[in-house]
Amino acid sequence: MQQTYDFTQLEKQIQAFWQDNQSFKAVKDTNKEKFYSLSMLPYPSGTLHMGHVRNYTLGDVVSRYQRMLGKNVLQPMGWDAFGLPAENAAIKHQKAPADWTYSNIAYMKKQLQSLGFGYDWDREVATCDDSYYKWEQWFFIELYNKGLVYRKNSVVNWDPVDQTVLANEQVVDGRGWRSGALVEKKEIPQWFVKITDYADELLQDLDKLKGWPDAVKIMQTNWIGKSEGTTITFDVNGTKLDVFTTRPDTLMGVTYLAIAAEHPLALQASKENAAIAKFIKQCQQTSTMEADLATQEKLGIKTPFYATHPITGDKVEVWIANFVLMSYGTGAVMSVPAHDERDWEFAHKYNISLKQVIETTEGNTDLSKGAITEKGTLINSGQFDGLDFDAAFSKIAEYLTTNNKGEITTNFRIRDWGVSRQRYWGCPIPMIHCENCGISPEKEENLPVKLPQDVTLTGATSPLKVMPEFYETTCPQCGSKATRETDTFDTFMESSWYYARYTCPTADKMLDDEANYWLPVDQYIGGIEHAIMHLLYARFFHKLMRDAGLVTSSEPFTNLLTQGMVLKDGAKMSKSKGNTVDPQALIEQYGADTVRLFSMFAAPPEQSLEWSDSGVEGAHRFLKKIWSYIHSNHDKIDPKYTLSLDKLSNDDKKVRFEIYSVLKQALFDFDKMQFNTVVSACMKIFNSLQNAQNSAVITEGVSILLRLLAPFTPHIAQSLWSELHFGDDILNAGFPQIDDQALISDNFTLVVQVNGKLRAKIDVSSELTAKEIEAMVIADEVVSKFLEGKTIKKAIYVPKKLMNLVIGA
Ligand code: ANZ
Ligand code: ZN
Repeated sequence: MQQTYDFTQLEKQIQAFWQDNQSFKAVKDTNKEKFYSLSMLPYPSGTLHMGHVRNYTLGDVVSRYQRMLGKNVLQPMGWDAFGLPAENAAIKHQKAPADWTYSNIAYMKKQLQSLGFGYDWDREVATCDDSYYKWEQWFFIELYNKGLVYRKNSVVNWDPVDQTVLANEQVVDGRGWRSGALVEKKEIPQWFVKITDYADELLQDLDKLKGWPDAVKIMQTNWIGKSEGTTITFDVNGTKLDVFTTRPDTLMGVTYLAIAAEHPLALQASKENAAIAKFIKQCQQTSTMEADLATQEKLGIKTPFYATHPITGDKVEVWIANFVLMSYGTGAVMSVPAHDERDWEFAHKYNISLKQVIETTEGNTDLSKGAITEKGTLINSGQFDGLDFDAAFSKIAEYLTTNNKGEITTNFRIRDWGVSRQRYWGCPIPMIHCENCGISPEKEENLPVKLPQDVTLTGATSPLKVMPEFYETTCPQCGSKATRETDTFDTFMESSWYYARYTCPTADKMLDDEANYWLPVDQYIGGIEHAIMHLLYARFFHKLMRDAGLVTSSEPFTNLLTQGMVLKDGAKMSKSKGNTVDPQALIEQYGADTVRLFSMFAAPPEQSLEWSDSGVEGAHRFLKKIWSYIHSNHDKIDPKYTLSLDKLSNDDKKVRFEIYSVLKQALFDFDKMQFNTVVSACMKIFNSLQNAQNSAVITEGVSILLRLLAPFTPHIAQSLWSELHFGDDILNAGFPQIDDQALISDNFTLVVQVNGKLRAKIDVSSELTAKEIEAMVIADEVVSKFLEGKTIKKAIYVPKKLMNLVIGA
């Protein structure tokens, strides 16, 4: 065995060993319990950053641990390879996006390999490969044929100088990133996938996801935004005006109606009124993002219309208000300023009257500072007086239903998923426009619709729009000249099903039987920034694939871990902040095992990790100490040694007791993914080992330590494991198990008092006599200080518990 820990040479050698053994090739085996461990696939930006290193180390620790528990583990890796950065880089470096992307992939793959991650590279997927996106196109057509896909006009950012659509990221302070021109809103036809058809199921099934963080489930719940309420019909000069409310109990408190600027009634009002027309125009120029609507000043204008209250028959004013969204509910609201904050603010500003109809238990009647928004008992509501919220909800809904003036409705905040992007570097949308036949999908035998790779990007415009060799085609229906769609898919489309494709990456269909062997993913790991979009779209796709008969499960990811950020000096590590640490330099300086160990030890997985150079050095020192301990005790370590308990000294028994106590906690923590405490358990075990004398105890301790470390620092663990002849491959060694015998302690803790005062607690062997214990206590370093210059008058001993020394001058 070498004297020094030569990590560079060692890690190369162990990686070659895994390669030769095909150690991570995942093969379907129905006799074994499967475990699918997945980390979110990276965007191939060029180089790995520390966030990747942390994410992928977590995934690898899980995979190796499960493997050592005897499971059949699949851990794949791939590339989320389409997207805007490739286009920007292409313009900057005069390199085609495909070349740029594939060379980044090659480099980053090397980096991942140098970290020793146990991936089955035979299952590698790059989403920009036509062998991958062919099936995405195929599936989109399936959805189209099922009526789950449709085309509708939708607003985009339009750069009037570059004459192109911009992505949100390309709009900087309202201007085009290249031209500097003021960006305009423009409506163009785009494709949508009907996620709203699955809104209820996506919400309900969150309850099944016991292995997901609550925070993520709450975010998805809010995003889906289910509201149960009533649609109520008001009459405006003989035409119906519907409003949606979640508080029908406040119906008798309505003092005006508010409609969105895009509401048909508003447009009608604008025709005869210049002030209204001007106000509507002004609303269209401001943001309609919900978050902005909540904070921006409430503005409105009165229309000449009056609405008739469905119960009282009273006339109420109709206002146009900037806080009413056309895209939610009916685009119109019944305003109850006494019980709704926004309505109160608006009424206050425009001097509209208030009417209190709810009384709370506190008996609050003060409406001068704001609305009373709590639910309570109805007052000033005629026949409904005295009812509580639930009773009022059903009685009022019943009244409205029987009088044909409303009904119970459920609304969702979530909108259908717009998947068209006016970008080049994405998956072509496989649709064809024909003058005679309209739109039809490309024929299955013509798939994939390949994205041309040999392009030069000059400006922001997609090259597809000026490539007749791409867009000129024939109509699948009538065979006449037709044009292809030149938009590409939102890249969330690719990341919505890659986890399934890994199970059968070369199948000549979207998914084959292997999908149902491996799916669902047992452990998914990635960043919290994907809590909503990616995770919701993937859940949606899984249900779509289920309903297409491609998978049998209903949810894709059984357990989810969202890892914390990597910080430096309290700030997120990022290129833009210039505070990054290059993983490559660290690997060269300390080795992959050190980098892995530090990133697992420095913080619990879900919390942010503060970067520390001394922490990295500490991790490295620990590995060096293990190496030199084993080197200098090499002759005492031999798996052939057998332990004979009756021959062990008390010290050695104590070492075993400590090691197994720590191991017990570590196994518990491993299952909870508290990896940082498992690493400190390794450190404790190593410390205990220093006190072992018996070779069999040392051997046992080293074997436990190496196996516990193997998921974290697989290279050094494998190297020492085979060097010490424990076995060929530590991956097949099984995980250490608890020896209950070792956890029975022959020692007890003796409380030592001097003149009745607690002075020390001493670990004592039960085999000692009272006299021997007294001698040991008197000699104890701490106790002896209290005895200096005094005489011991008496020693009172309570067996196995306490010794009190009575002293005098
Ligand atoms: C009367 C009322 C009285 C309301 C009250 C609330 C409190 P959620 O829970 O988010 O579904 N609303 C309805 N459509 C709207 C739209 N298009 N733009 C802006 N606001 C709209 O919220 C439903 C409530 O939001 C509805 O209930 C309505 O105001 C408002 F004491 O109606 B409520
Ligand atoms: Zn045609």
